[in-house]
Amino acid sequence: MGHYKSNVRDLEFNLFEVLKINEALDAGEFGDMDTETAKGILAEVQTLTEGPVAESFASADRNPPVFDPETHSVSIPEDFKKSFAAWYDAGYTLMGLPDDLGGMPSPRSLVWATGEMMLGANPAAYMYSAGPSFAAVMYENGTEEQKKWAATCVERGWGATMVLTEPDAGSDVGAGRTKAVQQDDGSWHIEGVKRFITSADADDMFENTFHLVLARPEGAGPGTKGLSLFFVPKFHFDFETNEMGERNGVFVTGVEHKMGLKVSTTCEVTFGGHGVPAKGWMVGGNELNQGIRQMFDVIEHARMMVGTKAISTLSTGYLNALEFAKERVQGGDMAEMADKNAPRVTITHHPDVRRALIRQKAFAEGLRAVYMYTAAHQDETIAARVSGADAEMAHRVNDLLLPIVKGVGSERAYELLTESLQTFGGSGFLQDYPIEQYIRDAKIDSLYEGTTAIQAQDFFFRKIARDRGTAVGHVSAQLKKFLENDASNGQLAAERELLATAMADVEAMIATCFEHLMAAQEDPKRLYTIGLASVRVLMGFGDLVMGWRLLEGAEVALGALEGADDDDKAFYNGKIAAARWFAANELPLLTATRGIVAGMSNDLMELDEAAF
Ligand code: ST9
Ligand code: FAD
Repeated sequence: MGHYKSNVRDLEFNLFEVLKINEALDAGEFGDMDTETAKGILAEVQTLTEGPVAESFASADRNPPVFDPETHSVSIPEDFKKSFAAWYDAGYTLMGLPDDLGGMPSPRSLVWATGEMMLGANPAAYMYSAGPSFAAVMYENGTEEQKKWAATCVERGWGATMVLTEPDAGSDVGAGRTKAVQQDDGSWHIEGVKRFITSADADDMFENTFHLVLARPEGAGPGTKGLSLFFVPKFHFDFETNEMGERNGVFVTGVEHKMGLKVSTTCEVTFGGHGVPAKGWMVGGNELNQGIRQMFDVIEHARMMVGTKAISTLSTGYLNALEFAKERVQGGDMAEMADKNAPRVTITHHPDVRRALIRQKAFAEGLRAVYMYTAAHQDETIAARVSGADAEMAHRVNDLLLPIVKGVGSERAYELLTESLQTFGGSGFLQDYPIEQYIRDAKIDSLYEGTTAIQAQDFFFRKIARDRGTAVGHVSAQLKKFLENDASNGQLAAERELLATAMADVEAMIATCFEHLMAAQEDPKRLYTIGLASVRVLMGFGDLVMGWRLLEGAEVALGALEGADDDDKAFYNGKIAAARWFAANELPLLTATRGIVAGMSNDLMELDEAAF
């Protein structure tokens, strides 16, 4: 067995028992994709990801890509390329793409369920397969001619990158200096140096790579609103015949040495610095300054991807820790403490190991339930079934929850993976087990695609305040509905009370932020207080939504227990226990956070830097 342990049972639970996407599938809302086909896909992806895809996970970490500055290229380990091909050639990257790009109609929740398995088994392999989804963004935003290029990118299996970051423009994308100079033929020459670009070279894995690049047309204004988005292929190609042409002037000029996720190349990319112009075409024609809006279509996929990656890594970390704990014999049963001759037991008998395991389980499954609920709002018809949201509301709810999936998912996964390592004792520190690599590979998730601080600001200022509370109001109404409609005959009454308190706590935190926002009209420094509180609010909202989704799952599980076979009974009992544990052990902490947020002052902002 390889390192990766999927949890298809829980994926199916979310998809078919909680979100009930089978109703939409069997009503023909996704063409030929019916429930049986969907289950078949999950089973096939499980086999692929636990098998050939996972195979190179450790070896590619120990033998990372090597950069050759002479040829501006990297060499990638052959076994990793095989893992990549096993996934890419199976065609699942076409799920959910537009028809014109050869797409296969699929609910997003199913697409992300397959993504979860890939991202847990070999995250870099998934990241190299960005081509089809990035081409779909160009298809949606492009001119008629560019739509054809997008189809070519998918048909020919080209690689893709998203190119925003520069040495002085990380979180502050609007500080980017890379410029675009218009040419007589309508194309542009891109000039500048970008850094930290994922997959910018991929050895011989692709015939061609297209870069989606943010650059500032000469004369355009400052900030993000002055940026435009350009399609810059590595090799030119004939737009009529698709015949491959000359090398374009975009070159990888460095590859980073990293803590983890090593087989994913992180590149410095120089545009137009080597005597050959880097020719690009503005996405959507030559209408200036649409770049940041268009790039956010890519970013939204990528933020969902990053959160799902973190959550999936936590899930396989937990399942590895669980397997170890069931076998590791150490110490005697605590209840027989006085008897030094008492038999030695597996560590699952120790209360603190049980605490650690249920905590890992609750967060892994709670976060999965949150990303699944989010994905359900990426399809109009499924959103309508799940929460009664119309198309516009579904979009807003997805927007609201993305920083939770990305920000909370990445922070909690990293934190809880240390609990998985701890369960292994000293063995967890060894490379004999995958956990140390999981931790190294998962750390990046709270950094790229907008750090947690950026997610927290996005969550409050844009997704709540600017949205005038519309999406958060819809989600709150759903949560209230759950609180008021007890379908468990009172079996979750105590947990409902804990959830109601948590909800009041989080509402109070958000209200405090609104007070500061109002006061900031007179005293702009009150914005600092929001900045000081924002990560706590993000994390608090994450716990609330997790608690709710876990309890909703527990209610479904309670209803399904009767008549279930032994395996299912164990599964449902696990769902109920994890939800109860989370409600009793995690939700009450929000009351303390509420107090901290309410009492927050700007003292820290007044502190002299020398005092730090
Ligand atoms: C990176 C990549 O880190 C790492 C991994 C790469 C992996 C590649 C492979 C991925 C594979 C994916 C596969 C997917 C498979 C999919 C399957 C499909 C089913 N939402 O607030 P303002 C826009 S890349 C939407 O004033 P500032 C909006 O247009 C580097 N739009 O911002 C807005 O205008 P308006 C990642 C948003 O103060 C405009 O921006 N780097 C949102 O100028 C201006 O807004 C980062 O992420 C949003 N949430 O700039 C940078 N927010 O207001 C992080 C803004 O009129 N920094 N817009 O609507 C930030 O996000 C900053 O907040 C900032 C601030 C740059 C936006
Ligand atoms: P900075 O922005 O300098 O942040 C430093 C610290 O300050 C952080 O803790 C941050 O939270 C905090 N901070 C900064 N500004 C604020 C603020 N306004 N409020 C509160 N706190 C703030 N980029 C791409 O364009 N394409 C890619 O494919 C890509 N892949 C990447 C892969 C890897 C492995 C890495 C490491 C990075 C990648 N990036 C990519 C870049 C990534 O998106 C940036 O590193 C990230 O956005 C943070 O920018 P920065 O590193 O410059 O940090």
